[in-house]
Amino acid sequence: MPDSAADQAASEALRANIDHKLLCQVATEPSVASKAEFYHALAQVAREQLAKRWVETQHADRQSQARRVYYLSMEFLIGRAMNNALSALDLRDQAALVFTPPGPSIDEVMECEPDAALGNGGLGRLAACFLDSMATLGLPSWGYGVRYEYGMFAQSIVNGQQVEKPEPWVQDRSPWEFQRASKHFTVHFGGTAEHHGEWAEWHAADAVEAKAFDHVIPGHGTERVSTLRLWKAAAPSEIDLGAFNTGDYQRAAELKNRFENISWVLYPNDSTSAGRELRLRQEYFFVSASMQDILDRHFTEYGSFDNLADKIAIHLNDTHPAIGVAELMRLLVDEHQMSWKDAWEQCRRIFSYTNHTLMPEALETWKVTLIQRVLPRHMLIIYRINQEFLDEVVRLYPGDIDLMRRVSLIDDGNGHEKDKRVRMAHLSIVGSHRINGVSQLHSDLMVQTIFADFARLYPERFHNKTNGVTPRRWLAQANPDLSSLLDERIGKDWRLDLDRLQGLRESADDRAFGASFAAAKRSNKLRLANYVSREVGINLDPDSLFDVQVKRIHEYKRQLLNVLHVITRYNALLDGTAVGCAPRSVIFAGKAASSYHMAKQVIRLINDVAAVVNNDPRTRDMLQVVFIPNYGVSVAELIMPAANLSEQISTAGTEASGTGNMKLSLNGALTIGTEDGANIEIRDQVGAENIFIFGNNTAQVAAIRAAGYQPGDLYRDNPALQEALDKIDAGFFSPGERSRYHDVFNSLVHYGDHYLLLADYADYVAAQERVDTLYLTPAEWQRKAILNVAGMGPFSADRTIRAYADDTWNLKTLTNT
Ligand code: 26V
Repeated sequence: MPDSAADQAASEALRANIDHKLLCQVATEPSVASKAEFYHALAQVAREQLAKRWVETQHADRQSQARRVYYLSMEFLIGRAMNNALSALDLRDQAALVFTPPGPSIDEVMECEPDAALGNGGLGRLAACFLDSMATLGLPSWGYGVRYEYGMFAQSIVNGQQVEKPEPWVQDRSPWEFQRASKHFTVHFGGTAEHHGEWAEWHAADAVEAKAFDHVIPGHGTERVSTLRLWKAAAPSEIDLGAFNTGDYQRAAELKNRFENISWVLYPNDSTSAGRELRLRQEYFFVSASMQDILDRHFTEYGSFDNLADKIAIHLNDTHPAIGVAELMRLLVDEHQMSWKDAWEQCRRIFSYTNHTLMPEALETWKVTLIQRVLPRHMLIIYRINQEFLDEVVRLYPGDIDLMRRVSLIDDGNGHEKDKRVRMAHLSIVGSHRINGVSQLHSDLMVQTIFADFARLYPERFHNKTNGVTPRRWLAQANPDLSSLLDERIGKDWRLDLDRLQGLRESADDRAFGASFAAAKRSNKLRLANYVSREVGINLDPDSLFDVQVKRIHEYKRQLLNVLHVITRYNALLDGTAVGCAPRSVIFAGKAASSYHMAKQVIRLINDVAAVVNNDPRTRDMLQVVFIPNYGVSVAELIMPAANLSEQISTAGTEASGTGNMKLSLNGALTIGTEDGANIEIRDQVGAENIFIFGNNTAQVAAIRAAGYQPGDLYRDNPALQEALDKIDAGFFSPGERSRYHDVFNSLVHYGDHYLLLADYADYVAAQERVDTLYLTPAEWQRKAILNVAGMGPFSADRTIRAYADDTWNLKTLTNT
């Protein structure tokens, strides 16, 4: 049979399967089914095949007695599952043939799925990319997290301002999850701990039930899958029934809420450690359930814990699951009668830890008094770990009291009992055999700054693992036009071996290829422009340069520097000094933490500037500004393929890695960026002549600060900068409320400009001018864009995960047969 006939037959079989699911699972028929009903039926088809793969993978792992990795993370930013599942199951093309007019298209069906937004930003999305790579590489692997009822809030923009709405992503149930009715563990809180020598008895005051919900994470080019197990909190059934049976329904409802609130909502803050009790309870809740599950599985397979560290690796995605170190000790010593010494030895071989930020305000610490009240046994364990650790420090550096104070797991609060805090990063380091940062620069700074003392004590533990992204979701699925072009040029293998992209280098000067490359970009820009027109009511010119900054709104990411450039450009267009400008559409998207005033001001300013600039007939053809609401995985899948320019402009030394920078470059955007995070490695790969690097580097930033930075001088000495800042301050963009942005102006000019926007302004504007010049030479621009894609091989999450498997987890890859 010719290929197309075979495809036709396969799609007929898929259609029959979907119709069957429509009938049996959704109770409807094709002629009257809605898009959402088609979506559910199609998901059921995929679900069935994923279930089969899951069972086979578990069987293979048990049979081979494989060593497994458990990836513990408070956040997994999965997004939609359908397109990825269909691709992995090789059903994507067939599904496109099934959904044809007059019915809905496959895209319309897939758009019915809500995003699983169980994360804030980079850290959570990285965890999702890693699961994809672990499955694809055939690693025996599990992710563990929280099944939040409400994930990241939905953002809308009302009168230019961010408004947050709760997002109940599961509603009733998700077709992608498998509830494991038999998998539940009790997690305790509060009460007292009674010492019996080495071990202790914990008389807890409260108990919560953790119920398991599994998501099957398909591998690509393999039948193997990975598992994401998420825990939902529930009242223990005996308590529930107790109140119910006595007819006290209100009390029963209150109790149910009190227990279930633990997994209710994701903390939508990625900037400060709030130190709230519910957050600590969330952390311990999912960690304890995961540890119990891990030990349970191990004991079922081996009947002993003696070989635990030979068979499992546990990874801490930042410090959020760090209490796991104390929990594993508790379970082994108190519940399974292992000696402290043996348990500690295992523990240190089992754990590894990734740090994702150097920002002091995001480093987690918990009040000792809080841990004592919520987890009394764990506090004792932490004290003992600390004691033994400090004994070791004394042996190595006798008499260095200051060092002991600096590295202690406990910040002594200057002697005030109530101010004592547990430093979760220190607990993670002491309990782990490997610690890593997420780009070369970040890993270097980590051992030079926040963890310098530990790097001196344990140099062999510190490593770098530069982040990566999955090329399946971020290129193959998000950018089908560019993908087919790549398939024609370099074959299809880049999906599983991203280094193949190097093969594009020889096509960089090929005019015909350049033209097809540009055509793919243009059709992606049109798709985004249509979306923006529908959602925001702004019509973007698809031939203008799409200048994109999409990420959480944060002062260190410097969206405000981008705004200063926009205003400068607007001013130059008005007074006729803008020569050699290319038409631009400056596109922003991102959420602000609800309590982060300055970040919300930045969103409002962007919208206020957009309102003025977009409505000015004198500049409209040359400059447009748009803020796309509700940035998340699915919106990113639309934006990344459509970008020409990728803004990665954080103050040098502040962005640990960045992963949006990788997605944008992978989709053929050129980067304008500072020497920060993975930008440096991207430059090394794509070539310094194919990227716009500007601004002060980390050494210069340190020198500027040390010399006593005076942003006011820069303001006075640069007329263009002054004009832009004065317009903000004078209310030019907020005529209804002139004082609206005084605080923004002051934070830069009078209150120290902590992130050095003014110090980088002139060089940034100059770099933007070079961007224009290049864009006006399309063939040259295309050539550089192609070379960017060609250089992105190393930024596959497959490369990152292979390195973790080799250096950190000591894991081998498996096949199912
Ligand atoms: C921080 C905090 C602070 C305590 C309260 C809850 C909470 C939740 C999330 C975070 C996240 C901060 C760390 C983070 O997201 N880092 C980002 O990690 C990315 C993946 O490694 C990296 O690419 C980004 O540069 C880095 O900012």
